[in-house]
Amino acid sequence: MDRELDSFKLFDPEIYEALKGELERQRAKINLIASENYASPEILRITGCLLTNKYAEGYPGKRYYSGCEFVDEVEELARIRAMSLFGSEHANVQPHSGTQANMAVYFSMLKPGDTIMTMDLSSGGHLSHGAKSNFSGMLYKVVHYSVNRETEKLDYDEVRVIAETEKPKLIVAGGSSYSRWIDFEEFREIADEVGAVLMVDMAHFSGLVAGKAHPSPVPYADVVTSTTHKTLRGPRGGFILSQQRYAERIDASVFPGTQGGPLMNVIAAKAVCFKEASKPKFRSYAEEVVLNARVLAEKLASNGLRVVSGGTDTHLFLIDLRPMRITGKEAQEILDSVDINVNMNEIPYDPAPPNITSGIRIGTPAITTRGMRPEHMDLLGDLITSALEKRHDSMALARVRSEIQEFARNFPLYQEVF
Ligand code: DSN
Repeated sequence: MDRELDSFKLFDPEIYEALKGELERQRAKINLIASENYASPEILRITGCLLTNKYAEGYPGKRYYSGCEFVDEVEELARIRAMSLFGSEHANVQPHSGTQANMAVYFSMLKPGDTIMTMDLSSGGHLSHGAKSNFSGMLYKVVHYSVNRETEKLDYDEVRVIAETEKPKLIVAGGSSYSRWIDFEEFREIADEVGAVLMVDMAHFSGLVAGKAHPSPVPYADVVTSTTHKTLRGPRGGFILSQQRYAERIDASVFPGTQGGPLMNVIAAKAVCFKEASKPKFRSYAEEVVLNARVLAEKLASNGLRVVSGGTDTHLFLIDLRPMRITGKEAQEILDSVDINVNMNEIPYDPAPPNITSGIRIGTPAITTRGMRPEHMDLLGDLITSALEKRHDSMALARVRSEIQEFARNFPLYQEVF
């Protein structure tokens, strides 16, 4: 065990035990949760650095505290790197999360009661895109577009009709479980036709955009929000890119509008993340994430599982479990029992409640970071299929689990750190 963790053993044994357990869990399990990844050792280190000590409300050069000269440099570096990586005119790197980024954008563009138009949750949207239980659903009038029932892909004619009828003030494209490329140019046209602001939430696929394995929304959207910890593989956090004409109101909406002091240690880690994502190596990573997802989806489909929309263009896809007569919740638990982590997920037009669901979401960002390649997807696909098909056979599940454990050992994690 690493020296850093060992020192925890002495001064906080309870936290030490939990950290040790989590390290072992991350090493032992195959992580197919589409929104998770393994940050680099450098990012882990910077996230825990001394910048956590500094209060810096405001923005570089305009802070409400003295002593901000070095954190100013850090935030400027993060902003400039984000703008250069994504080719945007303005960046705000202070949002603590993707939802905070979305909240700040809504507050900068809308008044309570205004209409927003977003993809519904079961089609692949996100809670912060107007779910009733979320602030966004409480404050705004929300209209949804959905995927087409047959193709399970977006139907832009339908999106256009809803926009023309409802005249939303802001349209959101993007989400957390839609596996296909989104036509940002088409969304731009629709937004222009009805005079709406276009916001793209690229929280899930921003790493693919950075690695040029996915079209960029930046040339088309008024504003783009994202997280830094999913495909982008940085620290847990959010950021906002926008056209310059929105810069002032977005900045004011983040601070003082919706947040207090920025997490300067995390902003430093975001700067490192943007630097890492600008390297040629990251481009190969992004390409491989998409390839792994495609090959794994094809493998599962060839084993008889139903892949929603017939495939994927991104880092994730959904499996409709209804033909197997199993719920998403059960599948999540069965796979966890054989050391594979996925999350239960609604499928389009899901008849099951969100805490049960008829599907699972499978993503490849984490396993690709761990070194798994398309040639490993065959075995992984077979083990997933076996676990689900032989779920009532405890001997078979034990065999799958031991194969997964052996497989995982071939892909060491944080060997050099811990
Ligand atoms: N929880 C994230 C995801 O899993 O997609 C979205 O916020």
